[in-house]
Amino acid sequence: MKIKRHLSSLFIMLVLFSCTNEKKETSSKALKLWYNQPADATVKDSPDGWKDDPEWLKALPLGNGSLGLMVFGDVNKERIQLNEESMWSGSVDVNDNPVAKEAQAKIRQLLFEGKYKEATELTNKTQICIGKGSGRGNGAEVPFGCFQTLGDLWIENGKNTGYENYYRELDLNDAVVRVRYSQEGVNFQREIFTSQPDQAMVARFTADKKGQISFKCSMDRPERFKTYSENNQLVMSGALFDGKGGNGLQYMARLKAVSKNGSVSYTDSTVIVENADEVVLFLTASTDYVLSYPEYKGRGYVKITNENIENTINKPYQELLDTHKKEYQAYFNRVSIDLTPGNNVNIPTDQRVIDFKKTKSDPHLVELLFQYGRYLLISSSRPGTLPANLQGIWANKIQTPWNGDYHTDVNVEMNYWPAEVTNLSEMHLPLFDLIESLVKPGEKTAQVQYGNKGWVIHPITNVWGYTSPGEMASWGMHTGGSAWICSHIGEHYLFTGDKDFLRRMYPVLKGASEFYLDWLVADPKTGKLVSGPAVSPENSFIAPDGSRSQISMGPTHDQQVIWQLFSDFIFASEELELENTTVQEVKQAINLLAGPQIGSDGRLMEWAEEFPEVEPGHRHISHLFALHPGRQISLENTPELAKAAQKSLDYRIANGGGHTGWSAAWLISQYARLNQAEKAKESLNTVLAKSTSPNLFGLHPPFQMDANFGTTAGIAEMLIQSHDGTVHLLPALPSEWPIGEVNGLKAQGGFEVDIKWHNGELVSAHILSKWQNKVIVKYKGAKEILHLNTNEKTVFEVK
Ligand code: FUC
Repeated sequence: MKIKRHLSSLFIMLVLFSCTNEKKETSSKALKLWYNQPADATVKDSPDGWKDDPEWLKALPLGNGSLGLMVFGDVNKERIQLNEESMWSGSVDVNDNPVAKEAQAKIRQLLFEGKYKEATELTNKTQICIGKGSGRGNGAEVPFGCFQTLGDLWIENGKNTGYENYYRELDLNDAVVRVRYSQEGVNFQREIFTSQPDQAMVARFTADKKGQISFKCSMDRPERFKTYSENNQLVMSGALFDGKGGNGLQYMARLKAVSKNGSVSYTDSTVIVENADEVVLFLTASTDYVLSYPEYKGRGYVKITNENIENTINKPYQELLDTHKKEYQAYFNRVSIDLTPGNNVNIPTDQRVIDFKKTKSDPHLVELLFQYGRYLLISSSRPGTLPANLQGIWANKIQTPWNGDYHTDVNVEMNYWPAEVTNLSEMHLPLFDLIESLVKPGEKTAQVQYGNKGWVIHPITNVWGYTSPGEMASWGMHTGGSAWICSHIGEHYLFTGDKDFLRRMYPVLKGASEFYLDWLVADPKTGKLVSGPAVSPENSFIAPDGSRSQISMGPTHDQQVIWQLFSDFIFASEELELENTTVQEVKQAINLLAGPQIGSDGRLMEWAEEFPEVEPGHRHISHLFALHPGRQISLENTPELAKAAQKSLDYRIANGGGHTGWSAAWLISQYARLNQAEKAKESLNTVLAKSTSPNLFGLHPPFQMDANFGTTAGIAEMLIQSHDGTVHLLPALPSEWPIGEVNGLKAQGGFEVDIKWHNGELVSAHILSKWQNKVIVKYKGAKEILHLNTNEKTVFEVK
């Protein structure tokens, strides 16, 4: 392999120029979702919270991290469904179970004696949360609460005539939705975006003839709202249910119209626009929510919404659009990808999804899906906002599936798998704000529930600091939640080198480690340290006593996430040159941890013993955390375990595994880590063919956004990996992508990498050092050590 260092800026300019120009050549529709018909806003949503609404899954999402919109693009009656990230019913509650710690030793003894039935009964009696917990995923009316719709903005032009030349798009290049159509001889356009700098929705309505814009706007939601007009604004406000019989969160949305000519008037329920040449609608929204234990309230939402709207309406439309694009593109434009000879872009997106079910081949749709995942993360998670939940920030119901919460037994983690590798580190920050906010309530849970030091969370949390186990042991006793979510701290540091961040999060890592030091016990048979009573997330086995069980000692997943936490904590202590008794204890404990085992059938064992599985094709593959997103198992460093992991994966799929959107998305990354390009591609095909809506939203079903984020991360994992100490170029390039390039992906060590390939072979890679100066580059088994100067780009070519 030949290494060339190009110090002459002219050369770099030449390289850069050729890349960008080539990009511009491809069709303007390259990064657009587009359609020839609107989503039908006249179709009512199903009252069943768990039932998807087909028309809503055709609407187009916009978001500035906290304000979310779903634009239907309908003509005579437009619907813009509204979301604000903190619209949660419920309230702070006490769910830690004070009888848990007394029963713990007994449960462990029963489990070590193989008495799973009794142990499970005692666990369900003493270890699960008190109170209603998440309300079995239907928590809108219980204290746990539920992420809910803010409501709907309706725009009715009072006509029932037809229209033609209809077109609508979501342009990922500038995060703008556009709609255009002709009606009664007039050509109408709409342009809608959500601005983060101006904290507002901005929607412009224009026509090619004067005085043609007339419509009536109204706002509502399924419950708990009132509207009134104030200072030439239409205001919608109310309070959500606190789950205890009273009012909880307070919210407000404000709407204003500014027209060119014509007239605008307000009633207590409408904004009426008549005969305008052009109209711009502005909407702001907020709540009294603050991510701060124990009150979680106090934000001046009335003042904030008023100031945001009054500040925005006076700015020229073009300035608002330019400011928005500049802020958004600063993130989005960091990465470009080209997998195609550029076909199919002239087919509407919903038709391509249908066609893919048959063809299983549309490389450009893969490009679009990759960038869409980045778009959705930027739109639902900006510095200072709440993290993206199970639905990002988009939900059209009062009862959202699984409460639209933060599941920590794969889902919220998967949401952030694309953040670092696809060069969106800032979008990761809201997750760390959430983790930090869970330390205090998590310390209470550790103390009350287990009598342990440190802090702990289980498989679900919400915006009210819920850290207790779930209400059923079968899924609620996932004790690896805090360890798993903390793995993102190490990840962010390894990609950014941000020492201030690591110093800020060090107490969080230390506290989580202290909990597991108290929690782990020695297995009397092996002397190894094991976690339990605990579950392998949501999976069951047939116990030796014939009972169907979930609870055991030392489930592989827990062992792996605790190993990851301990090794990240040791690494952080070294990086920060910090010494303390906790790190000393962790250094001892990590070597005593029961590690991954290979079963008699060559598969990686999911539990400490080889139990027959109740559901061999289960959607969770938690015992493969160590292969991805973890690093305890890798082809490079533990080939035997990697081989066993492959066996487990193949067996899972052969028995129907990967049957939910997120589960199939996870398989892409798993197979990519095993350099199984075609199998990774097959899993990607499964997501696209089975779990993708007309608006490219991922489906569990119902709608669940982790599939989108997991897919984007999986595609990146096929093109670059850096978890095993090397920067591995094209580790899993499928034959269907023989020619292509990707620019701006990130690798651990703070490297930014552009990769070009032809005929399935690497042509060149440009590596820019943003932090570390030494990198081991790997391509097809060959390795090269490069020494780079910070901010210097090095070209790596295969000769
Ligand atoms: C876990 C998964 C489910 C679903 C829910 C939100 O419970 O097992 O499949 O994704 O999270």
